[in-house]
Amino acid sequence: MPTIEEPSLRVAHLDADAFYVSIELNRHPELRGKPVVVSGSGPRAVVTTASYEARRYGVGSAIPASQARRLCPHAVFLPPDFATYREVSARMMGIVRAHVQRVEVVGLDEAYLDLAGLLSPRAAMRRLLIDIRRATGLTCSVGIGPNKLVAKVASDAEKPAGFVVLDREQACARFAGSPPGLIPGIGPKTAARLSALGLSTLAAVATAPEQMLIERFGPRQGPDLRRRARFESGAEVGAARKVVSESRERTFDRDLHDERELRDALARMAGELCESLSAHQRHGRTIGIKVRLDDFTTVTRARTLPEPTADAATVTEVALGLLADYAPPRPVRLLGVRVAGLARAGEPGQPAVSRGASGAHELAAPAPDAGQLALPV
Ligand code: TTP
Ligand code: MG
Repeated sequence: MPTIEEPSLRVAHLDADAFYVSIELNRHPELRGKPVVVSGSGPRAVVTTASYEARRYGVGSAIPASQARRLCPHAVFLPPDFATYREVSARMMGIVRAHVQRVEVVGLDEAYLDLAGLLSPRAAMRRLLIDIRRATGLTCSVGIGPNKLVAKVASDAEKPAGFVVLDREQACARFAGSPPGLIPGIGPKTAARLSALGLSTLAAVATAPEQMLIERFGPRQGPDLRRRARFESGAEVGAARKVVSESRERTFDRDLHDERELRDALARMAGELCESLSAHQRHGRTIGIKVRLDDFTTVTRARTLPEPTADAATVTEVALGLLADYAPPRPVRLLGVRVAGLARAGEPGQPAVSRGASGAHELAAPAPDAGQLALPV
């Protein structure tokens, strides 16, 4: 039977299963089948990820490690090793790119793939999964659909090792009774407002009168909610996103007020960051700091240099200068440093990302605490 191209299967979303834990299990095979949690050990550490065995006890990403220990005392707790996770991620994405031309990497373990033009998208994805498994030991879940929205929700629907293929109508039918928060872009606040209007399923939002949604959510968000609930999405799979910044951050076990302690911590992180940048032959023009105070006020400041750098002394000096200019008015809970506008050494620096372009800037909204473990960027 000749294979015909299926226009309804244009996009895949790929997401590794229990990414950090799976990498740890590759080097500790004796832990397979056990509840395993990757988290720091300080009093403010949070869980980065948990094996599916641990998830049965209610242990999941972002809960405090102390709570995870109460929920599942017999779980094995491992410290994170971000350098290895980044390295495995790079290998995984390299394999993806070898199979599919247009890839949009959206996280360490997650990417959208443009399948347009492939004669047999399903078979192509199966082959890709085999290659990823062979090279990295990772299993992934895949969603395939006509657009990014369907693909993303489908990849999450049958984790781990899911392989879910849906056209738009099938997605609408399958998730009709699911809460609107299932859809990326419908956050908890919007979901709560929808629910207060009696719209607590995707089917209800999809069939709600557009005028009503416009009145409640405005002329842009109202129709957008309805479109999303119908799994309509026009967003194209973007070209591969470049790594534009790298950062290090740390939540302290106790809040720090002493200027010297803060300077030491920042200098140490700047040193580590520059070591990593140099190892990857990257340099950047915009240097930023992030400070979270004990009341969770979060402030970022950045400065853009004329030339890109990965020099520890330069980055440290700029970061310390930004910290001195800000002069945290309260004890500090978290401190971070970032180099952005990255390019390969030898290439001109990218134009500074918008944040740093005009020099210092501030972001004062309280942000959720990332705990001791920053998501590596
Ligand atoms: P996810 O893909 O969200 O989670 P996962 O791969 O662990 O599990 P699954 O996809 O099977 O549901 O995130 C990828 C990695 O990012 C995860 O292994 C650890 C890290 N991470 C955090 O550090 N903190 C978080 O809050 C989340 C959600 C993820
Ligand atoms: Mg994942």
